[in-house]
Amino acid sequence: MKITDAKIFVGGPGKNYVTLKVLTDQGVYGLGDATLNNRETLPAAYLRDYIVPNLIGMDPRNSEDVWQFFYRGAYFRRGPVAMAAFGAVDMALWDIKGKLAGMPVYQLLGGKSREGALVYAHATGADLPDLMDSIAYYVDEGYKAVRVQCGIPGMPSASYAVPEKKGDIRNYITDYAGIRPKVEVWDTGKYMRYMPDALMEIRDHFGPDLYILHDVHHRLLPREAAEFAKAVEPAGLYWLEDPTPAEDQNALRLIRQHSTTPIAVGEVFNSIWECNRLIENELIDFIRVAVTYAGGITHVRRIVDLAGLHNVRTGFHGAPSHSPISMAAQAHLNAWAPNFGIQEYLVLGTSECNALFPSEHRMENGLMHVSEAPGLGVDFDEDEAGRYDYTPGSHPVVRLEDGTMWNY
Ligand code: GCO
Ligand code: MG
Repeated sequence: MKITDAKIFVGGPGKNYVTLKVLTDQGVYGLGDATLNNRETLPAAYLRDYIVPNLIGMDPRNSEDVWQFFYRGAYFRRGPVAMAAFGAVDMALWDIKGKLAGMPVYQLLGGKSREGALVYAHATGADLPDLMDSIAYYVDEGYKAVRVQCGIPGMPSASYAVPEKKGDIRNYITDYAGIRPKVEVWDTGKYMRYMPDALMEIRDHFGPDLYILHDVHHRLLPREAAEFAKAVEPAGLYWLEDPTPAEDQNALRLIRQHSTTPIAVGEVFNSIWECNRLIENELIDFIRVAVTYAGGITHVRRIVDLAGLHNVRTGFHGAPSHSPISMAAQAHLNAWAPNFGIQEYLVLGTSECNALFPSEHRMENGLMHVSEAPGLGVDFDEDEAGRYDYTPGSHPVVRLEDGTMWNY
């Protein structure tokens, strides 16, 4: 069996999804997602210029060897661009393998460990009353877990995942049109003085059963993060996410020494080599890698197994920038992983997105139910894809009030 061609599409409703379609001499095809948010043309170019010409002629059934070829075969390995590009190839080959076997991918991983996978939604508000309304909306929709992000009184500008205007409790944006980013202005002191009490009010209002998550989005220094993690303990968070930037892994030790708040990191990691020490030293509670830019199912499965040895659970990244293809790949891992924790979930649902990526994965009562269709269980409508083009976008950048660059 041979790969005969692979096509790359960039575009989608409101997002530049990078979709890879791998074609074979037996008519079976596989789909993968190489979306790297706001840098979408780069994995697309890596696929077009390097991977696809090498992929043609390979046996798609040897997904491990194909993975090793692109990983070891690249002298300058890893990094988000390359890992997203062959993550997409890997997803497509698992899709093909499942279709050949007539089985959903989770069966090839070891079958189901649970009926449905717990997911969390994103609640947001320009201020705390708005955030309460937003949380109530998701609780009414059946979500058992909600990430909460709140405007901070006196903060010079709206910060990560918080809308600029009151009343906008669902459709905040974290990306901006055009290649030149918007600037957010950040004040750590105001955040640290306000947020712990706000989280406690949310806990008091919604009671003990709601799983409450909060994303610091890399904004704190290590000592501040340790103080913050300790201060939010009474709110009983499900997790505190990315309290510090990921480069300084010693920071996680400092946080651990001062607090029992569960810590989740890893959405920007591209390989096991960025999290193996954090996992082995048990400095984190949840690993947030994504099948997209952490090298597909083949590589993420290795991370999940390592994490399982150390009681670290999964909490895969699922921002709106992931296409339904990688969300499906993660749904199969979530169905199988013995150490599954939770899944971030935002992507499926709009009618345009469903038309572009038809699938039978479904959400019910805050749980994601994996599709029983062979392969990944998601299709891609090329006619629909013709409606969309690439539109450049950017994440905001963050500065302190004196102009110092900070972490987005
Ligand atoms: C999350 C993330 C995202 C990122 C985005 C960047 O927890 O979902 O922090 O919102 O900011 O994925 O592209
Ligand atoms: Mg995050």
